[in-house]
Amino acid sequence: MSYDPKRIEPKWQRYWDENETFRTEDDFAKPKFYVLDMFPYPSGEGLHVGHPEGYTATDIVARYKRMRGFNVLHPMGWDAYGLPAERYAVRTGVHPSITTRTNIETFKGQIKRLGFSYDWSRELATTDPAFIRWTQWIFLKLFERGLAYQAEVAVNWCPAQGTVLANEEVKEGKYIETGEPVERRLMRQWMLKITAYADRLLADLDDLDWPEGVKAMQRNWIGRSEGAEVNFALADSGDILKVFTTRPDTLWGATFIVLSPEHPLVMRVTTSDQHEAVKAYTDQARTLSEVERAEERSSTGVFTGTFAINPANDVQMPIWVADYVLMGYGTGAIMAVPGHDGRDHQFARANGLPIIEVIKAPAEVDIQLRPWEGDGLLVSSGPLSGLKSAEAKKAAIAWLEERGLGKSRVQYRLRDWLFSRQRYWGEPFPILHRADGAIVPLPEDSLPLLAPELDEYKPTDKGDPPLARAEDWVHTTDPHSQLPAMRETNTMPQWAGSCWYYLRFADPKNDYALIDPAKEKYWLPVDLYIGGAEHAVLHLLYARFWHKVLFDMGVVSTKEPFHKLFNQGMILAFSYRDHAGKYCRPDEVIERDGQWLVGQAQVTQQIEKMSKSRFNVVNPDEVIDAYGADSLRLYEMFMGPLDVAKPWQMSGVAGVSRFLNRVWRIVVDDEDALNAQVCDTDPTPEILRLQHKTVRSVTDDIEALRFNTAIARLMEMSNVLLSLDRKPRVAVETFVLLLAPFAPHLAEELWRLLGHKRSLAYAQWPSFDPGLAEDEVREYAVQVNGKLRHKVRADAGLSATSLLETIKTDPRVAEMLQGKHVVKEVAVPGRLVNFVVRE
Ligand code: ANZ
Repeated sequence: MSYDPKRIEPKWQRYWDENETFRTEDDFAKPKFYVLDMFPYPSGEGLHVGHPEGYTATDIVARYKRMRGFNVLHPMGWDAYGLPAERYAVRTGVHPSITTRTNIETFKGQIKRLGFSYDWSRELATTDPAFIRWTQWIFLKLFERGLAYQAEVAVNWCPAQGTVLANEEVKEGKYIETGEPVERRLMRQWMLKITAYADRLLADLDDLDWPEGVKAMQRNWIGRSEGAEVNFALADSGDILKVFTTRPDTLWGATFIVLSPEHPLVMRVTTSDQHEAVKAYTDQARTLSEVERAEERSSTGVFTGTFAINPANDVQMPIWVADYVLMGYGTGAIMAVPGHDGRDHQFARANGLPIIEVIKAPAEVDIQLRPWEGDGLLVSSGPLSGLKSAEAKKAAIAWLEERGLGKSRVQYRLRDWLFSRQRYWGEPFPILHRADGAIVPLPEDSLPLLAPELDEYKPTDKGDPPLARAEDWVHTTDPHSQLPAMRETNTMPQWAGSCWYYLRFADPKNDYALIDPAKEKYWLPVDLYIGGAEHAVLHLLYARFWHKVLFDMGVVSTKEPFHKLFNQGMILAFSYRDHAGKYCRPDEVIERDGQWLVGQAQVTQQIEKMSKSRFNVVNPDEVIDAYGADSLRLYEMFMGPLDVAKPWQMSGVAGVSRFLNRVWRIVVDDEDALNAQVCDTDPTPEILRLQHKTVRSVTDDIEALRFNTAIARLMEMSNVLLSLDRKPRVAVETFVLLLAPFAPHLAEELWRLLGHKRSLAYAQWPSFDPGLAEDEVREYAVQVNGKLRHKVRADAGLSATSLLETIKTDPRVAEMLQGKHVVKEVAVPGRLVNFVVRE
């Protein structure tokens, strides 16, 4: 029979399950390897082909490391809170836990069909009461340490949805999904003081083996700026106004002050003449989100009617209010230096404010027309004149400090983390608001605090969160003081569980502690973490923050949770649009002479994200039905480098499936028995060399996550093995072992046919002899018009074409041929290259 994944894949999946092949023991004597996927949100849509990409990559590494003798922790779980189940509950009354359970079942079934080597005994969901308990416990610890606090913050409030929205969900004052109006509202919210960890979150990035791009995004998000805080006296009262600047060297060029519309001093400094205008302006500014204000290109603002004094030169600086200054950064007030800052320049021009030059601009720059934002020599700056910008910054800070007018300051862009949501389907806060006004934590031994069942999952008509509907639950008694108390009705955001789930996998059933210290020491940190680049900032930053808090508490022993991070690239797909821009179904499109047609009409092809509305979604179940899980796995790894985006092509799956068919025929005959060509013959020197080279490359490639090139090597070796009449058993077995991490079902089946009684999951990974794996090098003669001119060392096995390519990259050869007209090139593999040239 031929290769039949439908027969062998379910069989091996059952075998692995029944034998608990991948159950991980806490065997502290063995070297460990913890390889983790970013656990999925089990949506109602089921798995898409993007999921198996990362999961296959981690599975290859997990299987490979087991074969290398590591004790491998490779778990899977569910990031199971999330808005869709709650929306569904609002519509239908079905409890989100029921929807979530169904979705988890679907996901798990789909994932199991892919033959991943997860230790399912460690499965967890963030919605499990036993998990919630410890999420809430961490919150209590944050609260105890003063890292969780309540504050009135300006939030994006959508009255129609009855909830707060994230900045990313709002555009032009509307909820992007529905177009419903959004207003800025001050609301009491729970905040986590991530800013207290800004410096460590920044510094500790240096030691991580993470993509540079992700590190850069985190650095940017944390946004460290070095500068100074400068005190300005108000002309009338002498009261002090503080600003933050990164350019203290430009102090002599500061000509006006700008306050953020929310700045507490705004109304105090505004004169009665200006009161109305300022009030109208600040009210209007409140409707815009900070993102919009930061992007705002116009220069709106109003004068308050009063002045501050520039301590450098005693010049009177008018105080303005403008929305390009944000309350949440620095001090919410700036000294404007229009000569050397673009936004200040634009504002000064729009409002007729003075522009002066204090950094010498190049001759072609007229400072009145455009700002000079670069460095240079200081002019008109009293004691700083003549200094260069960098020295002047230091000198300015010293000058300010001597006079008590300011000090150096480091400012982070990072804000505290808004940690409450007005939702039902999230962890309740283990917090009581006591009748006497005290905010008290629930006792640890009363956790978990579970959300009550509700008849309705909508916010209340008053706009309170859904939990406020459960009056009996909300009204309670503080067990310590016996005073009446109300429960917190906000819930935690979906991020909470994903901040620490990786710890729980190392000790998922512990009822006494979040994690046993010995297990933590052994398993942590995660050695390899693979997931989508969309988590480059928030999830990874939040998880790092919690980890550091747990580190300070002594719960974990490493400063960082994830040693190596890798982002898989997105799997895209072809889509087709007609001339009107309407999407067509790909199965209706035919290709003719390089054009795409639906009927007679020409359509355009593009590569885009998969989406239902583009008809280009590929369902992994269908691919498995048609080709098997091993083909799907292999194809996703063969599409290209793991970290780049690449388009799905069904023909590619067919291609790797043919490869697996050939592999089948190497080992299996027509009667489903071992192919008689496989025999105990000694490999020829060429075969031996090929075997050792393939082991070396596949090993190196797996270590470097270059799975596509590893597969190419396997294909090369399989072609040679297939062509042999006598196939040395040692080479065939080596090949099967190398294939095992990629196509585990097929490899297990072949291993069994080769006479082995046990799973190859823990068989020893093949080793190579470096001498045999070496590329053989030889010296090639380089002739010009038949005369020996030079010699070049290169790989012995080069074909004529690649020999020519290689020789031409040699600098001496390039030099020899420069300016000459090459009429003919002759390459004799293994010997020489001859160039026939005319001057
Ligand atoms: C004077 C100055 C002169 C500035 C100059 C820049 C150039 P980063 O690098 O992002 O930290 N700034 C300070 N607080 C602000 C706020 N709340 N809203 C808007 N802008 C604010 O930027 C720091 C600079 O951004 C500060 O330095 C300040 O303008 C402005 F030639 O002060 B600067």
